[in-house]
Amino acid sequence: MFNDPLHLNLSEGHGCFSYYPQFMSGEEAMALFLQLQRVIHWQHLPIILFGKQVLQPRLTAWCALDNKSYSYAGLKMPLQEMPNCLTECMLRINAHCGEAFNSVLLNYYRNGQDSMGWHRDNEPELGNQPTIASLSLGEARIFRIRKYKQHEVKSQLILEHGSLLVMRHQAQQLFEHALPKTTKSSAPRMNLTFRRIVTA
Ligand SMILES: O=C(O)CCC(=O)C(=O)O
Repeated sequence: MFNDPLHLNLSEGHGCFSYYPQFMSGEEAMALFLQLQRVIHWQHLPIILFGKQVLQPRLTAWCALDNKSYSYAGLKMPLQEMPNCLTECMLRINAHCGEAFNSVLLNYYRNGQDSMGWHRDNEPELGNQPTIASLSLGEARIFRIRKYKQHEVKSQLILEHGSLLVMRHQAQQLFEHALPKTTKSSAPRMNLTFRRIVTA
């Protein structure tokens, strides 16, 4: 059903990042984008960065089954009920990835000035070597990958509307990733990262 994924050509960590450009059709992805824009309670929340409280440069939301909670950078994400359209999408991604995701961290980039800094998704709730599946809806944006602690960008790709990027194995140990600001686009983008919370 799917084209072979693009495996990013990283000399170490082969198989850590797989990219499926047309996981969803453009129409389906747009319908989901519009529905989530409406039903999700998008919030502009602060995190702690280098000891200071700063607003994140994007809006976020957290939906999880079984009241699973998630915290990062001093922020405990407020829990929202998972709307049906998101549960259906998660089940489809579970089947595609052979995983049992139970939660979604949603990011809403209002325009090209919204971004995500360099980081790893390595919170204890995710367990060892977590698989994370990231669905992109809306404006295409550049996604960068570099080796952890080594500030040379190793790879970058454009995350297109309806695409799925899957991070597996040692992806969070060996690499960090970011979504930089851009002046090239001003349209909004949504990113849904499906995760499995392993703690109670
Ligand atoms: O918006 C993106 O594609 C990146 C999201 C991300 O890195 C994250 O949620 O950890």
